[in-house]
Amino acid sequence: MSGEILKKLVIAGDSAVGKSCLVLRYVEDTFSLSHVSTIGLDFRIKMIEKDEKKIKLQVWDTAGQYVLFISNFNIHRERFRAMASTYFRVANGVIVAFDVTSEDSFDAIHVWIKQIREAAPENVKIILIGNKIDMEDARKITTEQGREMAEKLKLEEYFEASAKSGAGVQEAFSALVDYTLGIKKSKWAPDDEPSHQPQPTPVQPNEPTTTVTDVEKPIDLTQKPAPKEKQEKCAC
Ligand SMILES: Nc1nc2c(ncn2[C@@H]2O[C@H](COP(=O)(O)OP(=O)(O)O)[C@@H](O)[C@H]2O)c(=O)[nH]1
Ligand SMILES: [Mg+2]
Repeated sequence: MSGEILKKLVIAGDSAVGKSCLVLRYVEDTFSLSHVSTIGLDFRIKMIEKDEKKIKLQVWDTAGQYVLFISNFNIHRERFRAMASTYFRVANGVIVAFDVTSEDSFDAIHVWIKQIREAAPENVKIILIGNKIDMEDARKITTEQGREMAEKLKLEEYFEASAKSGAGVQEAFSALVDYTLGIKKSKWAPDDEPSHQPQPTPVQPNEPTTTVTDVEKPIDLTQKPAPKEKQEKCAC
């Protein structure tokens, strides 16, 4: 056993919002001025350490809608969409990115979230990134609008970043990893979701299941079970 924890992250969002550049900035700390064309899906590996644990990140880059629309062949679009869904299905964390200078890319967030929610596991952690904040003069979407959108769609958090300058990129990815590990607590997750805290060692099938504590602890028959709502949902 390698002792590594594997986390699969996927980045989604319209074409040209800077998804590939965000991934490149995070994984290799570089930036390219040209459009990094993404055919279907492509992933990069980044090793990080958190709380002395080795974490292997697989960061999947997806092709955006625009590229797919101009292909003019619905069949291609559907194939790419289906491919993206395949990766949402096994994702621990998803970044939905938009370009703060493009209203269209902001409006498309709903569509991406719908697709992710349909395909991804229920406990997937999703963050929203408003990219290209270096283009402040051309900004169309305010920080407040980004925050409100993240709140409305029940995403973990809203971040602003620039793949070009590097501002905010580490913070956003690192926070997403923390959410997937349970280091950062999701306000939407149920209380009983497993966290990164060490879990008790599972009992082996042939081990005796009665422990001293079980024998010694008197059963209180007068005690009512906690209300169901409290057991399943976090009120925070
Ligand atoms: N000014 C600026 N341009 C960016 C930024 N991120 C990406 N770009 C540019 O936006 C274009 C599209 O980026 P790309 O990563 O290929 O977008 P993708 O289609 O979402 O993967 C490229 O020309 C990039 O150089 C950024 O933070 N600031
Ligand atoms: Mg790309």
